[in-house]
Amino acid sequence: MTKTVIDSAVPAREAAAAATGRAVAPRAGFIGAGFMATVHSRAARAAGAELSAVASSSGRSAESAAARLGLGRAYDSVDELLADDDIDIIHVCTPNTTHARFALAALDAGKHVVCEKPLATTVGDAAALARRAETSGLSATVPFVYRFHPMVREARARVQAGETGRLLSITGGYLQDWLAEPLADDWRVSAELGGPSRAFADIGSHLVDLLEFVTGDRIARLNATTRTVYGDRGDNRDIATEDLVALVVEMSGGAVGTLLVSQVAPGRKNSLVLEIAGTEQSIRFDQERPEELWLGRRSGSQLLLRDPETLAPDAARLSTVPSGHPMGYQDAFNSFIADSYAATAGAAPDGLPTFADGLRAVHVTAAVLESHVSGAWVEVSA
Ligand code: SOE
Repeated sequence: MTKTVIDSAVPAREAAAAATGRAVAPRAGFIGAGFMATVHSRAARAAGAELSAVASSSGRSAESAAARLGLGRAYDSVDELLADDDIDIIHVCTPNTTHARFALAALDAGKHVVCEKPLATTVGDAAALARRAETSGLSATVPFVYRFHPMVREARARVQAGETGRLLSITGGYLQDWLAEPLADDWRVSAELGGPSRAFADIGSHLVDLLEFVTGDRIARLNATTRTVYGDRGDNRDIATEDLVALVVEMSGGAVGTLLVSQVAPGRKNSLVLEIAGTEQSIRFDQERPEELWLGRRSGSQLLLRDPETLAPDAARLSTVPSGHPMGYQDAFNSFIADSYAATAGAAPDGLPTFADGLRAVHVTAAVLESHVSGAWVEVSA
């Protein structure tokens, strides 16, 4: 039995890399101190990164996050963080309207980037970021993390293998209730911090990314209607961002679908569901039951349970624990960050969501808002 000798003189990152055969994990810096910064930091630690530093809305907030999350040095400003030569990758975990500015500055500072979605709140900013990332040669990813549930990869592999036949129809939804109370408030509610779209930019983007990722098809045009249920919430008055949106989509391949996105659906906590129907078979994935995949047929429908020994290779790759040991949201996030870090070392993991995918989501979001205003079908830019 090989005994791994931990040589205290060798930094933990190099030792972890030697033990796992992975590339040395990068030294990570974080901008932001909220829920997503916490999720990112857990995933970074699981990937063997050195959590080197943090900047936030203030020096005090950075110090608190550094102490609470073990993020190393606390900086008074983002500029000081980006000037730190001992940081390889930046995690942008701040309100939406700051993403573009911070992600661009990080790329310009020669840092790899993981930027929370939405990548930007305008198509122009998102396109500029995608171009900058492309020319930089750096890894620049966006956490469309639901792609990293193994059973999502299994669904995608079965579609790619032709099991579903020609795609005919899609039903999907992403329902939450954390804003269902009239007085529930959040920075996302304000267009000034969250951008012009709220529910769709925040979670509808996940649904559409999952739809296009699993089917390999693209939304060609859509017709959307949004609702702002509460015009005033706490300190936010005259709210223009949407609580919910219903849309009909037509895919490039001819399939049609209906999608509902809401953050005011009582009892629904993080209910992301996608069901596709083809000429041969239907497939349904429910994010709150990520160990399962429903395969629907005229006869012999199945509920497939995650078992790495029977999954497609890409699904088995992401199965970090055996069957019967349920994987969940943080596991998917951990796999996303591990693949993002591998990309900083030159790897090209299958299905890694990059700034190009972030731009795609911003294009779809813009089409949703345009269609709501015009009431007409809107073509979605490629
Ligand atoms: C809030 O709606 C939120 O945290 C989103 O911002 C995440 O992207 C989603 O995965 C869970 O819900």
